[in-house]
Amino acid sequence: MSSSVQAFFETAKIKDLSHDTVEVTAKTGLTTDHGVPVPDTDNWWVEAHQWPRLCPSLLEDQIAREKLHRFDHERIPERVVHARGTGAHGYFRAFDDRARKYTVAGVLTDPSRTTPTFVRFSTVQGARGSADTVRDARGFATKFYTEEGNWDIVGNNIPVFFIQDAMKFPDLVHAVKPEPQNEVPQGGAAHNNFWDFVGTITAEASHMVMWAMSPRGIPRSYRMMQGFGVNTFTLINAENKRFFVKFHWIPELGVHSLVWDEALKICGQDPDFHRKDLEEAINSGAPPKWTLGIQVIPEEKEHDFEFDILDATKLWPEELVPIEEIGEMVLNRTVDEFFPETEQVRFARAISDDPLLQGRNFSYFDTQLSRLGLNWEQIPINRPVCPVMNHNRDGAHQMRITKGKVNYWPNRFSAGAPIPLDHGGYIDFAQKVNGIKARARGEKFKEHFNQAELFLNSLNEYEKRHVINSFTFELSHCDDPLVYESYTKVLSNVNLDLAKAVAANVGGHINESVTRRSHGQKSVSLSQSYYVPKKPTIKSRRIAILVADGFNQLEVDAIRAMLKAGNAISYLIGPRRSKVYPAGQKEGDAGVFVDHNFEGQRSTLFDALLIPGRCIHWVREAFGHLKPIGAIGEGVEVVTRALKLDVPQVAFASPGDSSVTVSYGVVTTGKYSITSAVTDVLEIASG
Ligand code: HDD
Repeated sequence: MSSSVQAFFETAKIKDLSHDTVEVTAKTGLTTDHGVPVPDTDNWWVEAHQWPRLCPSLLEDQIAREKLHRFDHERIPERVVHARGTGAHGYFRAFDDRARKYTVAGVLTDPSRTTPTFVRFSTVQGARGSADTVRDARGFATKFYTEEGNWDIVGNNIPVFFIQDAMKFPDLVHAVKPEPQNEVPQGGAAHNNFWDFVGTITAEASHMVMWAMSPRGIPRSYRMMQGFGVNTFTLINAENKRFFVKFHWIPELGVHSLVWDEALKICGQDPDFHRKDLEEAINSGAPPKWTLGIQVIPEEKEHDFEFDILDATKLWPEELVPIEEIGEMVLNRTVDEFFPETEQVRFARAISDDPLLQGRNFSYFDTQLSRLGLNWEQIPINRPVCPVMNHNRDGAHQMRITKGKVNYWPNRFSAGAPIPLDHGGYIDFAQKVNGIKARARGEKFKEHFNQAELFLNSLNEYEKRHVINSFTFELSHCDDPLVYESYTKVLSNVNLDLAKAVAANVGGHINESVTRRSHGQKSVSLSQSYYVPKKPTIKSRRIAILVADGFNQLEVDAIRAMLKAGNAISYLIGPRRSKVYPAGQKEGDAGVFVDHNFEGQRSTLFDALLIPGRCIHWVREAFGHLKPIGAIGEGVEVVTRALKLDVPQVAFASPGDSSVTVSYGVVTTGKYSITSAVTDVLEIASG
């Protein structure tokens, strides 16, 4: 990157990384890895006396061999899960010191600090090159480079997890990843092994499966999804009092999803859709922003709930434990180079009583050995911005040279440094541990369906329809009757109507004799429609303006200026990616250069359309994907005809979402000025 647009905000981490950043200028000379000038990088040394006949290539060509050797070893193992991802730099600020009642951590309580952050978003199942818009959970991993060392929240966009015990993780991942015999499918979970595993065998997955089958499984953008720490963490205050905590990231732009047909098409049309979306928003001056919220339960109230608060398959309903907003994160800088930053970043876990988290702790350290080797903490993107000093030494790729005569503690200079510190970001908390060593789970961990039902009950109609359709899609891809006939029996425990609807679609069986009684409860904040932007905004939305020869340039320029003022990003799409001639101009005149040809882009890649020209397919497809469509002049007639509306003139049509009654905003171009028509469209777009 290194664009001046992003240089305005330099965190301590960006400054730290600048020591390892090189820039190529027009005068930069080519050298070997040892810095020796290279005169020719195209021709291998050959034995030349029989020239021009083909001659042997000489092994002694150190320069050619170095070039090939470096290339041969460029790849490292991808992450065993979350291999596909993208990252960005930013910063976090606490609003004030309100969290001090729970924690001594300066990063969360000191509003004068700006803590650099790096976030990596990811899908879970797919390989490094898989598509972005598959149905899956999304990773939301945040590294805080604090003054007391690095602290990470490695979360997802879904607040619960498939399993309760870390020991099940390899089974879960084997089941969801491509099947062993043919490595199919890539990027999604629509196959026998996954639905076999999360069915009767692993009923604890029921809750997370409901989330993954809802619109949350196909977010519109990484910028428009919540993040959840998922596990239960602990905070300790100055009085040494301990609190259990859940972390929440709440996006400024609200929570929005794609529709399924759109997500499927984008997988082929632009597999890098989410990656490019993040980059585009940051570079166009619309850096994404999240509020950090915490739910807190004091230690003495740990057992006051029907569910176990340490069970990662359960959330804490906000009606029982409200969210307190404590700070804000902004991502305002893309990476300079993908591999050294996004690929080499490594995230860690914190310590708590949550059993899944304790198992994770082992894995996150261990996996880096095969991915990054030893001393990965010293890789620039991973190293802290505060001093690091201890007696850990040597190992492959040691970068640090530590002066001194001893590498152990205590030592004959033991009054000297580095000495153990008992203050700062991490505190040892003395805890009484008493019990029988056994392979077991807590009693409350045995209930698996109450919160799955809570989630379903809390969805609005279009989300419920989405859930039926996605179960149908996934189970229809399973060809083993053992799987698709039995999964709907598990669903019967969550909701019999849902199970019947899906069973009818996929040829499943239901379990009529379910004994669990429905509790009928809801929690409003579980529906994504609960999260609309605090202030309606079209910031960073992508708007396609379709033009053809003869379009009205005055209108189009006016609209583009308005969109720009609203921080939206508009693109001109035309019959050819070169000059298109507005009304009054002919071939050879100045014309207007458009951004894309109709074939080069699709309506799926935009949030709204504006049509001063004609293009029936764009209109129908965008309408089918629930997008607002604005039309002016002859475009009005096109929209009317394309959508087969029986109204004479339509300036915009917005179904909003499929549950909302389809409403056709009927406005004549005569009555409406361009400005008010566009304002109407934008209001709908931002709603
Ligand atoms: Fe995990 C990566 C999130 C449970 C083992 N996990 C990884 C990443 C995210 C999560 C976002 C990508 C980090 C990055 O961008 O580098 N994982 C979660 C969440 C979980 C969870 C929210 C449930 C609360 N994970 C989990 C368990 C285990 C792991 C129970 C193992 C016992 N996760 C890993 C891993 C990965 C990983 C194998 C792969 C690459 C890495 O760690 O660094 O160690």
